[in-house]
Formats: sequence, C-alpha cells, structure tokens
Amino acid sequence: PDEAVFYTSGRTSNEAAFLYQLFARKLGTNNLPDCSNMCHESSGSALSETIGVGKGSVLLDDLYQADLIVVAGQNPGTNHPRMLSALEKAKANGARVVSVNPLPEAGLERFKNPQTPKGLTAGTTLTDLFLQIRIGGDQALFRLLNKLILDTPGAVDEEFVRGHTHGFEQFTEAARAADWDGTLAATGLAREDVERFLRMVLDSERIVVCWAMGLTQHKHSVPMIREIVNFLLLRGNIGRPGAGVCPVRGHSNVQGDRTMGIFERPAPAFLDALEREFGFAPPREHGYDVVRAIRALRDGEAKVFFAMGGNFVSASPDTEVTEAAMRRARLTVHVSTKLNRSHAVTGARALILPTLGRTERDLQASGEQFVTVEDSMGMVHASRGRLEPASPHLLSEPAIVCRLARRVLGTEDDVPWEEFEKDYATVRDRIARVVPGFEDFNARVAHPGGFALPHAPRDERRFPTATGKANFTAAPVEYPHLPEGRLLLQTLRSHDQYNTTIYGLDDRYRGIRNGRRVVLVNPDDARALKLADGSYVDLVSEWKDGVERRAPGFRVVHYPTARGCAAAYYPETNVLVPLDATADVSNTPASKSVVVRLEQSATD
Ligand SMILES: Nc1nc2c(c(=O)[nH]1)N[C@H]1C(S)=C(S)[C@@H](COP(=O)(O)OP(=O)(O)OC[C@H]3O[C@@H](n4cnc5c(=O)[nH]c(N)nc54)[C@H](O)[C@@H]3O)O[C@H]1N2
Ligand SMILES: Nc1nc2c(c(=O)[nH]1)N[C@H]1C(S)=C(S)[C@@H](COP(=O)(O)OP(=O)(O)OC[C@H]3O[C@@H](n4cnc5c(=O)[nH]c(N)nc54)[C@H](O)[C@@H]3O)O[C@H]1N2
Ligand SMILES: [Mo]
Repeated sequence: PDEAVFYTSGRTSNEAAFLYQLFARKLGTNNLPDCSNMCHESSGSALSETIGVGKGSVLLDDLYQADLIVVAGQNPGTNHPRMLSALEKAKANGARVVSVNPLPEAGLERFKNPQTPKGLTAGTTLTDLFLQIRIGGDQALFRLLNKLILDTPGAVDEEFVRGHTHGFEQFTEAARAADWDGTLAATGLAREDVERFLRMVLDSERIVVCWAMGLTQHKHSVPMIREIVNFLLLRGNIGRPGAGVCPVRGHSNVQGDRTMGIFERPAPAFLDALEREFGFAPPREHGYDVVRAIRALRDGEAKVFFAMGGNFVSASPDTEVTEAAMRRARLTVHVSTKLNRSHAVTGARALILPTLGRTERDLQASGEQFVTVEDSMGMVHASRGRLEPASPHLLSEPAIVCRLARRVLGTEDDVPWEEFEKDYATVRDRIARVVPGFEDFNARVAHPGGFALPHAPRDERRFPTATGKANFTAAPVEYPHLPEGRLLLQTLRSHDQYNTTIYGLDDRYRGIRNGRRVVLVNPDDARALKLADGSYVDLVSEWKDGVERRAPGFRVVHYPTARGCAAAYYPETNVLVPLDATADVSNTPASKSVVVRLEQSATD
C-alpha cells in the first residue's frame, strides 16, 4: 500500500475527502499529501504547537471589531478580493491597517469597491502604514517589536500571560537580545517605521494578524509565524472579540480537507475514531507529504500516483526533478475538471478521470446531492451545483472514490460504498461520528449560512497544547543571507491566474501587461547589476547542492520592491525551487526565498 500516493488539491468537498482518506487507509497507507503541504502547512505547524489548534482563531466579525489589522505576506487585492470589503468595513468602524510586504500591493493601498458609489470614484485608502520589508525579515521585525512591548511599562497583558501561557521567561530572555541594528539590516526598514508600528500597536486594544504565502514559504516560516503568536499573546490578543490569528487560506476547501483527515500525519485520536466507526486498523506510520512523495517516486519507492484534483507537476517545486519522478511511476491517475500539464507527464500507464465540478448538478440514485465545505474561519456550509453537467457521463468525486474502493477492496469490503455513493447524507452521518465538531451534521448544515466549528482558544480561551497553555516560543532569529550580486526571488501570483491555471498575460494592479516571463527588480538594484528596464535575463538559482537551475528569457521590469528582492510568477519559476529547499518543521517548499543571479539572456 505504501507504494501508492494519494494527492488532494483543496477543491475537494468534505464528503469526497472523507471517502478518499477512508479508502487510502483501508488500503493501508497514510500517503495523503495535499496542496496544504505547499501552502499553509507552516501556519498549521506553528499554530498547533503554540495555541493547540492549527487553524485561524477569528471570525469575520472579529475583523469588524479590531482596532488594528496587520496584513503580512498577503496580496488580498488579487487573491482574496472579498477580504478588501471586510477591511473597508473594519476601517469604517475605526480599525487601522498595517501592511507588511516587500511589494506595495495596489489593492491594499487603494481599494475601489465596485459595489459602492464612493468606491467607483475615489476609493478608500486601506493601508495606514506600509512596512516595505525585505523578503524573510518578518521574524526579526516581530521579535524586535516584542522586545519593545516588553520594555514598555504596562504594555503586557500580565493577567493573560500568567493565567493562560507557558514559556514566558524563556521568551523574554530571547526577546531582550533583539537589537535595532540587526533588525534594520534583516528587514530593510527604517527605525521610524518600526516606531510608528509600535505606537499603533500600543494604541490598540484589539489586534488581528492576517497572513498568507508571504509568510509560509520560507526556510524559517514556522518560527516566523510563532513569533507572531508571541506578539499576539503578549497583549492577550487571542481568544477575545476583535483579536486573533488569521491565516487566509487558498483553495475553497483546503481547510475542510484537512479536517476530514487528508493528512499524511494524522492525529492518533482521528485514527482511533475511524477504527471505532469502521472496524478496521488504520495504518499508524506517517505517510509522504508532497516533497517526500516526489522523492519516493524519484527513487522508485512509490509506483502509483493518484491525484484528486490539482496540477501536481506544475504546482510542485523543482519542475524537472518532479517531472522525471512522475515518469518513473507505473500508474498515474488524475481526477480533474480541466486538462492541465500534469495529464501530459505520466507514468507507464495513465488515466484521466474527468469529474463534475462543484457548480454542476450532482444527481445520484437517491436524488440531487449537495456537498459541504469549510472556510478559513472554520464555518461549514453546503454547496449545491446548479448548472447542467458538461456531459451526462461525468461521475462525481464521491462516486469515483466509492467505485474505485469497491473494485480495489473487493465487494466483500464492509464499508457501504454503494450506499455512500447513492446518498451523501449517509457519508455525513459517519463524519458526524468520527470528526469532533460535526455532531448532528446533517441537521446543522441545513441552516442557511451553515455553522461554526468549535475552536477552543477562540471560544473559551482553552489551549489544547502539550502544556495545556498557549506556548510562547523562543527560536533564534533567522533571515536569508544574500551573497554579493545576488537577489532573493519570491515566486508569486499575477492577477490573471488561479494557481497553475493562467487566464491571461496581464497583472492588473501591478500594471504589467502582455507577458508572464517578467522579473520585478528594484531600480537601484537593477542599476547596480546593469540591467536596463526591458532587457532580457535568465534566472539562475543557486543552492547548496551545486545544481544550476535555470529559467531562461525573463524581461526585467524596474519595480519598487524592497532592496535585494525580486519577484516573478509561479509556476514558470518552479523550476528554480530546489526540492530540498523547504521550511523547517512544515517541509513546505521555500518558494518565496530563492537565491538567484540574473544573467544576460541569449533568448532576447
Ligand atoms: N486570483 C487568485 N486568487 C487566489 C489564488 C490565485 O492563484 N489567483 N490562489 C489561492 C491560493 S491556493 C492561495 S494559497 C492564496 C495565496 O494568496 P497570497 O499569499 O496573497 O499569494 P501570493 O501571490 O503568493 O502572494 C504572496 C504575497 O506575500 C508577499 N511576500 C513575499 N515574501 C514575503 C516576505 O518575506 N514577507 C512578507 N511580509 N511578505 C512577503 C508578496 O509580495 C505577495 O504580496 O490565494 C488564493 N486565491
Ligand atoms: N513556486 C510556487 N509554487 C507554488 C506556490 C507558490 O506560491 N509558488 N503556491 C503553492 C500553493 S499555495 C498551492 S495551494 C499549490 C496549488 O497546487 P494545486 O492545487 O495542485 O494546483 P491548481 O493549479 O490549483 O490545480 C488546478 C487543477 O485542479 C483541477 N480542479 C479544479 N477544480 C477541481 C475540482 O473541483 N475537482 C477536481 N477533481 N479537480 C479540480 C483542474 O483540473 C485544474 O487544472 O501550488 C503551490 N505551488
Ligand atoms: Mo494555496
């Protein structure tokens, strides 16, 4: 069983995900990597250790009640447009917004809400303070900020720290060692910037910190996010209205898939519950995450690759390595709504299984079905397709899994796969008995708007960690060191793409038109490197393995990113991200901090 790998992208419904992990575990493996491994794994790792729940602790209403919202490493204008309206409303209620980013992201600077008359003309300035940080400098910034808070009489919420936290002394000792010079070097910020930030923090009773890939895809992402937890804990900003951690997710059900057990390192309690409910012994050894799955395919240890959605070879790092690994498989299978590159990079045998999209009607033997999803804020709600399916022959994801399970496990298998396929409510009944927080699932999801999953830190200031308290942590401060003449490249999204699906060649808010093979370089760096705006370069990544990874033919765009930093689009640049360059603890590819040199291009 462990020679098979079952990947999931984050679009899969709760019902399909639950069936899929059940099938993999009945087969006998925990090889359930998912796009989370490349996405918010660092957030999950940092949060579960420190607050005991690997998910965000705020609801939409908390944003509306916050005094200060920090948006770090996130470009909501493009990637979470609905969040801009939430920020606008928060501001109308008196909140201030700090943006921490190497790029001045236009959507955050000036938001034109198409829904309001004011938005159509003037727009709202969302950001009160823009901290143009160097890539990878966030841990250093928050560490110094924490020291400054500690040094301010009365700034620490002593009662909260005493009653609810653990590790404060050790953390204080580490924080006291933070110094201005080191921090300004790591962050590229000016002293006044940090001082203004501090004043806004001290003026604010309730603080929310939001983040996305700008914080999760670095070698030191996990300690970076833990430092943000330290920051919030210091002033009691977790577990009360208007305050908390807000990792903003990507795919519509990536959080729900994890809740349903799509995880290569499942919690023992989850496996115990599966065992009780279905009367079998699930495998207990950890399975492969994305990076380990690629290594296993590369080394011939895994032979079957099955993908429930996604575009694995384009989304994964080290494209050439990943493609070669995939070609060694005996069998590759993709359950997909759209053709993509991964379908063309196959093992000895290859299957493409087209499936219903979530907007399409899903008719089964018991009648029309709906499925459920969970959002970034832990709200679970129903999703029902309305459109006529693209073909009457398309099977739904749950149907594909149930039929596959019956073929692979045999019709003798005592899980009622046929019944599950006919009526998804019967799947939800099982979820209700296996997954905490889903009691009475079918009844509760019938409410319009759905229901909120319990979150102990948010709901009752209870922290289900190893110490039973919220944990301060005291990791050494890290930040990327750049050799002379090199730049630190982040690989990010343009406006006209959804991950590996490219819709067009423009990047609206950044004013880039007609081309995706562009590299954004600070004009001062460009001058020092003698790179004219509009000239062509190859991006060559430098990593300690000595392998030269090259992405040829990128147009240089002079752009006001932080000094020493560069930016280019994913997935064109995935070829530059070494497979082994991952975040400590979470093993997420470090695709936001790739050391590159720019060489004059032959392909002008
Ligand atoms: N239209 C659209 N929407 C999407 C997606 C899409 O592709 N298209 N993808 C979805 C998915 S799966 C996800 S995960 C989310 C991703 O949402 P985002 O995380 O917003 O996406 P990225 O384009 O990767 O942007 C990363 C941001 O972090 C900043 N950044 C990079 N490095 C650092 C750093 O070291 N420190 C700080 N403070 N900032 C840094 C970048 O400048 C950029 O603004 O969006 C989701 N929504
Ligand atoms: N360099 C670099 N690499 C990155 C990132 C980065 O910032 N930089 N970001 C990472 C992140 S955050 C993520 S989430 C991953 C994304 O990794 P993936 O989730 O693997 O990639 P997507 O491009 O979102 O997958 C799109 C494909 O999913 C299929 N699909 C869409 N909807 C459905 C559905 O409902 N059911 C099924 N079965 N299939 C469906 C379609 O066939 C479509 O072609 O990429 C990661 N890779
Ligand atoms: Mo993502």
